[in-house]
Amino acid sequence: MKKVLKVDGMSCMHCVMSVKKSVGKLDGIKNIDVDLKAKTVSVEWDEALTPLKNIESAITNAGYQVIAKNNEEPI
Ligand SMILES: [Cu+2]
Repeated sequence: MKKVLKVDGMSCMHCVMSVKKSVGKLDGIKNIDVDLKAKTVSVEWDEALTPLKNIESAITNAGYQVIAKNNEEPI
């Protein structure tokens, strides 16, 4: 599964690394792409191993805010 999350609060490479590190710890993560300018985190992963809410929690725990998921209204 691939999802693009709109994430608020990321401002530099440190933020990119923090998000990649915390999401990367989860099971079944295949790819993480962070676009600082667009404020998006694209995650490709095996949803049988990790539900989307765990990815959102990992981003939140790193100190950032998930404000929207693709094809959905902002939370
Ligand atoms: Cu930063």
